[in-house]
Amino acid sequence: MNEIQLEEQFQQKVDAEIKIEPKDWMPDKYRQTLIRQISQHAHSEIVGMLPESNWITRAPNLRRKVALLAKVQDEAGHGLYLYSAAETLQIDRQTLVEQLLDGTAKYSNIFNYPTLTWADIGAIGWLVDGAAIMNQVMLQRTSYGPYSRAMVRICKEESFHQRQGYEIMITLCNGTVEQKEMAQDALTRWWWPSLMMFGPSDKDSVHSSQSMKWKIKRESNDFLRQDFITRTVEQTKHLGITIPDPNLKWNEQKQEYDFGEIDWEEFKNVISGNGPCNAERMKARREAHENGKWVREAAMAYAEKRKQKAV
Ligand code: BYC
Repeated sequence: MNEIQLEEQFQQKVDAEIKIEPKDWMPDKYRQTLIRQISQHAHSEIVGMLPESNWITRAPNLRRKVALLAKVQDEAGHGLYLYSAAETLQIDRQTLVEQLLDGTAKYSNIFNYPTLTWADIGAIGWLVDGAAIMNQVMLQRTSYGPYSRAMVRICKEESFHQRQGYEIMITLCNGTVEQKEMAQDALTRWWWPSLMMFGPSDKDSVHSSQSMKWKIKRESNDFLRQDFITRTVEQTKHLGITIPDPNLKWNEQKQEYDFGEIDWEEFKNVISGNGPCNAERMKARREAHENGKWVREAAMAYAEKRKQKAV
């Protein structure tokens, strides 16, 4: 078969909801798109550990500390499943990590903002994990087999993360005046960056239409953002705090909320390396990578020894 016939056959498989597996033929652009998206996702999980781990030693009690520790460890696990899924696309982990460390690969905008108070841990679980779930539930049905299977467990764990965050927010909002103010301040700071997590609006999204044709993405950025807003507004009402958007208004005709303009300049700045914490995050990752060198070397030496023994 020539390239055109192979592509046609590939698209028929995708349209018939047959998963694409690592050894199947696939267009090179499909492979590259997956490597870009899965590795960006993996890097986000790993960098996402940093703002939260900042609060492990300062969690207000043992129960909160245990839950936060478990959550941060889950993120490490998600990173590992995702790097493994990316590796099935003929790229090795070392290359992926180098792309993160030299700045050629992106990671989610959201992790370039600081965690200033304990309420930020609540807001991250509630909003950031909430937005992540919204995006990731559809990825369980993504066309590439290893990615879709990795997403099943990730989604289950993200659900627990969202609940632990919302529960922190409930506690703070039912606490003292100062605690409620802290919760409000966290919502005010995390709201807009959380909406940006879904990516540029559909008209500006460069990859969406091809990714949706290949069923890598199953819903558009704007659709998911809108769904997230609808659900989150209801949760905010229960907390008794206010979303920082004067234009947020129920639209009876559309049966959804209208909302204000997202600051896309801020988004572009943050994803191109100029957000409030980009330099700090990358410094921490580079140091962790350097400090972990002896572990990688020891693991490789052990693997080599076992291989020799087997021969
Ligand atoms: N941040 O054409 P578009 C998590 C880039 S965190 C940074 O719409 P696409 C977690 C995009 O890469 C969530 N960059 O792209 C939760 C592209 O640039 P390049 C991580 C972004 O790929 C708690 C350009 O903008 N989740 O799980 O079709 C704790 C144009 O965008 C962002 C995932 O990564 C952004 N928010 O759609 C710990 C989910 N948005 O590559 C961890 C998987 C867009 O051409 N990823 N860009 O230079 C996706 O679903 C899709 O990649 C996106 C973007 C919806 C994010």
